[in-house]
Amino acid sequence: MIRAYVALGANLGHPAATVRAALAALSGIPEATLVAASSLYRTVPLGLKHQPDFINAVAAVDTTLAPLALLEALFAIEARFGRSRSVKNAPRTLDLDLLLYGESRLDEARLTLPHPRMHERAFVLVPLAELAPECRIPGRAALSELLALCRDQGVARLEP
Ligand code: PH2
Ligand code: MG
Ligand code: MG
Repeated sequence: MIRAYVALGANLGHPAATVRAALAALSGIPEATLVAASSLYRTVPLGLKHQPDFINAVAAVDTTLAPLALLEALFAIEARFGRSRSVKNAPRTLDLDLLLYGESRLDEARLTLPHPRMHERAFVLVPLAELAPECRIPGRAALSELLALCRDQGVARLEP
């Protein structure tokens, strides 16, 4: 059994409801157990600026699936929520990114682990730190140090 972390993001439709429903969908993957989920956060878009704010969260999942099989399961959930893949970083109904798969490091065409940009994104690091403050990102500095470098990115916890 491997502990994996998944980032959830949405900024079209009803993003908070979508992220909550996506958490339920994660717990529906037969070979995975949803162990914990962070709060939801409203976040300013990184990258393409002129798009709606995002709702982001992070989930911890225990799974017996191999990394690429887990990725496929995440893509299947995105598709169920109506995700269409147009331009990179376009607004999306639901984005599920595999952040960490145990301590694995992987560099394949379809999947890089740890997620190659997670260490510089407050919308990932803030919910991850809420969920797993001691979590290590292989090849990167401690979570607290990474967080200190991206405090100004506009991440606010949603009222429950
Ligand atoms: N996802 C991106 C690009 N920019 N910005 C925020 N705030 N939240 C996201 O989930 C996000 C983003 C690409 O997946
Ligand atoms: Mg993404
Ligand atoms: Mg993605």
